[in-house]
Amino acid sequence: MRILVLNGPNINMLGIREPGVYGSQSYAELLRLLQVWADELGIEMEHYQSNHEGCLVDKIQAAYGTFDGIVINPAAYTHTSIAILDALKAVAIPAVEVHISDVSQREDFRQISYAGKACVKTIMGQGLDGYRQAMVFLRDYLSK
Ligand code: CA2
Repeated sequence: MRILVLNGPNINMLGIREPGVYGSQSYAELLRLLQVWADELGIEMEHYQSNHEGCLVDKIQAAYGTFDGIVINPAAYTHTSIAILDALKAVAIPAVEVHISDVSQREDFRQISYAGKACVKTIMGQGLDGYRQAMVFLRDYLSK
């Protein structure tokens, strides 16, 4: 089972500021944890982070025929990007949306998720463990 983990803008800055919102673990630590969890779950995992919307769209398109599932935290593009929504719909790869913080309890402008409309599940407010939960969900979902 091949899973692509996608992260959007500023996720590479994790741990540097706003520890009260996003925790104190760094992006490097997230990458280490992703590999530990993937190994435990028997998942072949690749990850990619970009600050550029089109690069994320390119990566989603390139996943077509190559990956069985996508875990995506589109970060701020969650709330703005119809291009990412359309790309997820175009490839029709089962995708799980992850947010480190509980966006439902935050500002009004974070209350819309375009990408989420193309996802089979959303996990939010679980910190970095949300990525593990997303991989577990996809493993079970894809095994059915
Ligand atoms: O909670 C999440 O995972 C978010 O996707 C994170 C995004 C935010 O725009 C979404 O509304 C919710 C922000 C990414 C990280 O931004 C940082 C800001 C300051 C310090 C470090 C990272």
